[in-house]
Amino acid sequence: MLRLRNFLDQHCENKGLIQVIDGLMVACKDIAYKVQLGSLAGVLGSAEKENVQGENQKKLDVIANDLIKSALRGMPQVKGLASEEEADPVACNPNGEFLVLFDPLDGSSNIDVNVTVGTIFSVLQSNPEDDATHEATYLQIGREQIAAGYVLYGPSTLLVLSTGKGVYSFTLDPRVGEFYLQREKIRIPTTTKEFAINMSNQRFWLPQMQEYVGDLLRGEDGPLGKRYNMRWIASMVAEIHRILTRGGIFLYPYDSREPNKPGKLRLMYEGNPMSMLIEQAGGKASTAFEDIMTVEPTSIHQRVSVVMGSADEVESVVNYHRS
Ligand code: P6P
Repeated sequence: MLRLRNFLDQHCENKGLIQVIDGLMVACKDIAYKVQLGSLAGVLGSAEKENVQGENQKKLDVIANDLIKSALRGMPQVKGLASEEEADPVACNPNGEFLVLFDPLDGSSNIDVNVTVGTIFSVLQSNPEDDATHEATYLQIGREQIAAGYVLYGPSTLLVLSTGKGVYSFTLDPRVGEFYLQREKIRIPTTTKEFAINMSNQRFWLPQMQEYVGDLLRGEDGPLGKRYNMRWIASMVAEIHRILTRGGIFLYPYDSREPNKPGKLRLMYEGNPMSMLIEQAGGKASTAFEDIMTVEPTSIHQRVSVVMGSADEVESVVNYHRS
């Protein structure tokens, strides 16, 4: 079995990037250990404070963020970082080349009910003159990413990674603390009969989204001509992993509950990295109006409408929104 570091040495020419991914995995292995221990490590429950998003922070949100922040600040290759749990970007090493943006524990509302969560990360390059304390340094479109991935803390702990040459997955062997190559050049089926959306928001969607989902529910008698199944785990990393494994479509579209926000999910450290993985695996990732990775960012924590997965199904959603 091929160890992660051996794979990276063979697959990735950018030696600095290899160091960043290797170092990030040290922190993620520690997070995996604490997630597995749960109440035994005293890491469950609320941290009794809110993050910059106004969301209640779980203890593990804070622990995971601190572990990753500490690991990145110790790497000479990392110039700066931005996190869902940090109001502002954090400068790391002035001579570093890479910017790392991350959601330290996506789906953390599931932690206390023992459901899969994960770490999502995106890697950008910086220019030597860039100031890593300035938000503008990080505001690059998704197509500029040089790597993206997630670590899934589920029944197994998995790393799913792309450095721009396809998508690869690795399984952590906790007995030895090593990730081993599991799947190479993952491809998403272009069609699907499985959709993931939070149906409780239906009345708040745009009419075009209500029409599309209504047609999904009409099944084989409707215009889409097939019976669909539905999933909703409320953990984006788990939904995207299912789609990378067997196809499907994940939707968290704009809704009118907060009309001034384009969506719930964050562009820079959720939408963009997941879009890179999906597109590298042959899928599509759209806001329903444009490719997510062409959205011009205006702030680190900005939100985005998300429709991603099997290419033909995403194209169908885009067509509903053209009319
Ligand atoms: P809702 C988790 O909080 C998250 O950011 C994503 O991982 C997940 O897909 C979504 O929000 C769940 O949102 O509104 O269903 O709780």
